[in-house]
Amino acid sequence: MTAAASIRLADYTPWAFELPAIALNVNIHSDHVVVTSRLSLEPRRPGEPLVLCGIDLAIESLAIDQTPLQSEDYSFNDGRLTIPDVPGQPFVLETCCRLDPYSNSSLEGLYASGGLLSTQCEAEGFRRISLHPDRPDVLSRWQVRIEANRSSCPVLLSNGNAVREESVGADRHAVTWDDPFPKPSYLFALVAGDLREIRDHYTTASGRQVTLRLHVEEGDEPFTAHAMASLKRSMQWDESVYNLEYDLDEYNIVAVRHFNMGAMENKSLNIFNSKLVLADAETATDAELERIESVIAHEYFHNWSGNRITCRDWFQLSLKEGLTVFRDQCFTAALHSEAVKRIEDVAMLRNTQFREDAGPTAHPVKPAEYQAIDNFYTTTIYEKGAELIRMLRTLLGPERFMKGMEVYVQRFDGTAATTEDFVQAIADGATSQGEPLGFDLDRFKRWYHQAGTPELSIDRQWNPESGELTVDLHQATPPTPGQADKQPLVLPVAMALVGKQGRVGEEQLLVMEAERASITLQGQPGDTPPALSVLRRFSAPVHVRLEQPLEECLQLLASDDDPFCRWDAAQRLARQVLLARAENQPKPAVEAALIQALDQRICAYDGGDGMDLAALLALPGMAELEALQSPVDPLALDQAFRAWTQEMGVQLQTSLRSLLELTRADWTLAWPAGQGGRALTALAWRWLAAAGHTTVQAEALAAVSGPSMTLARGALRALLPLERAEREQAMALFYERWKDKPVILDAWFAMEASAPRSNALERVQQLLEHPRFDPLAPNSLRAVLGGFTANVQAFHAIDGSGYRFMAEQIAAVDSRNPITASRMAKVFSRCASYGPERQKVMREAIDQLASKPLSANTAEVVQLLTT
Ligand code: B3K
Ligand code: ZN
Repeated sequence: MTAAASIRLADYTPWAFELPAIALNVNIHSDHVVVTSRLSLEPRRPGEPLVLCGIDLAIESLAIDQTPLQSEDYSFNDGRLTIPDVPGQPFVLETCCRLDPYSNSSLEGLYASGGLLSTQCEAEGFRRISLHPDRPDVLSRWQVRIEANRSSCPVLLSNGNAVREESVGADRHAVTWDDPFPKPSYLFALVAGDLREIRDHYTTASGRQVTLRLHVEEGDEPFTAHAMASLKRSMQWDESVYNLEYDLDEYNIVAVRHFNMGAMENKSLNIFNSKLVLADAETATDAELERIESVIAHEYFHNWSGNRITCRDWFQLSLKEGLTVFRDQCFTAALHSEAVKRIEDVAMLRNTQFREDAGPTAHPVKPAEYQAIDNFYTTTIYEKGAELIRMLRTLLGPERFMKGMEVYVQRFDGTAATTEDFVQAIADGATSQGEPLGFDLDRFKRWYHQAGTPELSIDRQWNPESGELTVDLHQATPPTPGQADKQPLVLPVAMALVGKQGRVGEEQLLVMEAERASITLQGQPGDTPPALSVLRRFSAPVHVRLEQPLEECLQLLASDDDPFCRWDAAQRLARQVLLARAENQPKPAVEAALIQALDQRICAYDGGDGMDLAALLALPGMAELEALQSPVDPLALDQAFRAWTQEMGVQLQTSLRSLLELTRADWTLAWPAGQGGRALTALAWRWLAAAGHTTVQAEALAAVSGPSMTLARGALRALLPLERAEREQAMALFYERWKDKPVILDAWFAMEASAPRSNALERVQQLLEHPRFDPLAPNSLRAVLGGFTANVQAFHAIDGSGYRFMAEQIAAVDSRNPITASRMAKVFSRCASYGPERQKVMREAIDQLASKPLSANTAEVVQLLTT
């Protein structure tokens, strides 16, 4: 294993040339593709050599101002073309290269997926298509001509507007696309193949008629209405909230089966993983429908936050990703429920980003260096990045924040910007009416550079005579790899007091800027202190360290007016219960109190929108509990989850049974209506099935053949932990019903791989050989291998068999698809938190992986795991 050299933020220099225009000609043949490009170059620093990137390209010819270059005029090795002598004035470089997309399994650059050719260029895929600087700060106007056989590739798409269509001989044709907006190469896209089109229209606020086109494989047309409706909602929302309109006459979305991630925001030609396009209530769960809506929105919102204003270099990735996640979170909150969305996002942050921050791959929102940029498309860049923007909005208030957004767009439209540019623009907009900012901007910027999750420790004293609660806060961020010393950050801490009748007095926003802070909250004089509702709406992405007695948690759970804090109180109790059970020291008093509180909530449910209740009842994630246990014992935690689920099913059976009756009315309502009821049904099934209720097991089995995918999957989730005939029957029914729909069958693969059984490893090996398993589809790989890592008892078997198996699989995937493999390698990132016996076997698996020939991507992750 050899690691690649690091790229450093401190080394940034603008490119030595400008590249105002590119004309590309892509000639598609049945076994290869020829790409010629004309790059209009203008030296910025005359005398410097021209260096371009190119990977897996066979150069056929190069010419400068029509004079062919000879082999001694340039060198081409290690992915770099260097031409030492180039003109000092503007000139045109013409390049012609041959490439083979048909055997490109990395799914980067141009590649074949089924009969379709499509591209993925972010971050550095364009260099696999044509010789180019391939850096985000080089913006050009693109014209792209695509030529191919008419029969195999009737559809030829690229960015911008189609400006010409030609017939070329008997069976060939060509389409030329022109994109009037200068863009970097990572936003280039091309699609060629036989696709069916679904067309719709949108008229923008200023009257532009936009043609919306979705392109899918034949037979998938009936499953596109949800994606199309989501796109229109996104366009409308960005106009009404940010005053940002779409800027071209067409917007295309293509669904592709083989795709490394969710979707890609290429200018006017979004390419999507087909699982994020094809969906209706029968084929997708409510959660998947919401996710599709939010990803469609995310990619659409990138048209401004990412495309019109792009990133100067890849260290600025969170400039577009953090901001766009923040925007899509607000969109979903506005369309559905602000409280539920916040709860979902915090649960996800705690279980993924906090976990990343606590392990060997921890890094700042703005890293200072990297080896493989693809490894930095992380939850820290995305979700923590979004939290930083949310904090700015909390600190400034929504109106001043929006003024800042206006300044940002106006100042940087058409350019490649930095996160400092963004923060400064927000500050300038917020202070434009002369008001002071209200916090130290430089301190706030530390959030971008400092990795790790801050710990906010809280102490308080109650004065019964004056009714004042003095709250003392202390912040500290634990060391992360390469960053031993941490500085205090700006933390917006929203607080209130909660008595029996609800909130006492107004909410306070404490802006904490130093290591320590203190605040006095006014309550009612008396002997019993009110409960402290802290970090309301999760006002900062931190761990709170606060001793809260059972009574106080129950009070918050019962009377806090902030739904996030009510949920958080229930979570805190559930964490206590699960941890204590995992340590074999159950806490009967906490268990009884939590059960009683949940029972009251369930009984109070009147059949309204049940999403709040479903969120309140949900158990904390495994990763959150791992963060609180030392050493981590995954098997004991898994046992605790199972035993507690069963216990809740037993204790709450009466109210859960009534809940089932009450929610039945929601089963057939069309999403988003009825989703709360369906979520509650699934939850009641799971708990009651775990408690051995056979009628519930039978009801769940019936749902697998029913019209709602949400209920079918809810039913399977309830049956999956049970090693019973009903489970096998349900899984077989699901398989038979959906075996011809790969997107849905992936869910079957994932469930099958995660089902507890004595021969789970053997079963997973069979799944990898299954005739319908597609080893080239990242979705299938993630389903089976990701499903296996969720199979706690099998993956964490103490003989190390699960770890060794994963190491082997990751190395095998790496030889075909480094991006997917390096993500998977992070399954070993908790290693240091286990006990010695487990650490030893996991280390052996990591070493086994490290001994294989690895891609630069996977080598970088493995190197972090081993240092
Ligand atoms: N910008 C893309 C992600 C690209 C990942 C490259 N390895 C999708 C998104 O965040 O919208
Ligand atoms: Zn994005």
